[in-house]
Amino acid sequence: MTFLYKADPTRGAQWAALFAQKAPDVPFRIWPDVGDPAEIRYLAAWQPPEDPARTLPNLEVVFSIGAGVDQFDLSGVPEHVPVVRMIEPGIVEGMVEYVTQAVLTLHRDLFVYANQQQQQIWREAPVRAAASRRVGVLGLGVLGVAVLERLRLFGFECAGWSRSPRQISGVQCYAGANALDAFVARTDILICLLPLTPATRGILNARLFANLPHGASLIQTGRGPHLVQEDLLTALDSGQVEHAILDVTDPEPLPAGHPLWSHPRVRVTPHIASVTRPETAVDVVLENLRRHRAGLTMLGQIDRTRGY
Ligand code: NDP
Ligand code: OXD
Repeated sequence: MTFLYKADPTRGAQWAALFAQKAPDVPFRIWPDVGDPAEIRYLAAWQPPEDPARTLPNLEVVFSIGAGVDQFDLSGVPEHVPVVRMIEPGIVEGMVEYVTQAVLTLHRDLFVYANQQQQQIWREAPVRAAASRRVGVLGLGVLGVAVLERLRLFGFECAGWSRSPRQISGVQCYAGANALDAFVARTDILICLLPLTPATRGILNARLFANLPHGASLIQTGRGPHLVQEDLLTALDSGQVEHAILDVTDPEPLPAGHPLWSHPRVRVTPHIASVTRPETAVDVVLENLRRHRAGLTMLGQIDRTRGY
């Protein structure tokens, strides 16, 4: 019942140390040191190896080391093997920090001041109350809800959009494709925290930008292919979208010379909004191993038909 880790080897070494301490009975290996492939029962990966059904014939569970699973080619994972995404406190904390700093950067005009500083201009912009700023989150999952709970504390007017109806205290909830336009039309700062699926690919497009209030801003922390980058550039150039903070792009890395790198009203970070923290992730994975052995549903087990 060996556990195989296939992702960044430095973090893999941290996982190995934590497994040795907390679950010494579970043999732990780091890719490509697979040992006997027939002994691998559990795989934690950013991307599984090609054709896992053949290369790891006794695989029982596939864990994503990220919150999303869109990077997986699920066609190679047999239907009877559950796929589990990462839900762990470290990812949530990281995302709450990132989105909060991005919202406050926009709310307190730090783009404007960075530009003024370059020109040595000392000029105050009017300070707006948080209550007058409408923040909206696409995706009311583990991360979207945690982000909204923190932003509410600042007094922002908060809303969110999901596939199925939700009720969240202090958050105006919209559900389903028919409610998207109304949600977008009331949103000054739009945050994308959706999973990437066929239904959400390209959702941040010219049509959506045209529905935003003029001068709205975008925080993109979902997946690169949610955004039609050319449409964003057009919307920025017309002023329809004022600022964009992008943590994910398509492709990644963003190619040298891409116009988003040098756009004065865009900030780009290299997909670091949130990362799995070994200390907290290993506890969740070990709890899931216990659940799996007890025949229980695991925390974060995805619905393959839904794609997330
Ligand atoms: P969850 O699965 O918990 O939540 C997903 C949310 O999106 C749910 O509310 C779901 O609706 C909603 N949703 C999915 N499809 C649609 C649709 N077609 N229409 C409307 N709403 C939809 O995911 P998490 O909150 O844990 O993570 C969200 C995403 O954040 C990840 O998939 C990944 O893409 C991104 N991420 C990015 C990171 C980064 O560093 N940039 C780090 C971690 C995650 P419903 O509630 O009805 O199911
Ligand atoms: C994730 C990510 O999905 O790092 O966890 O993007």
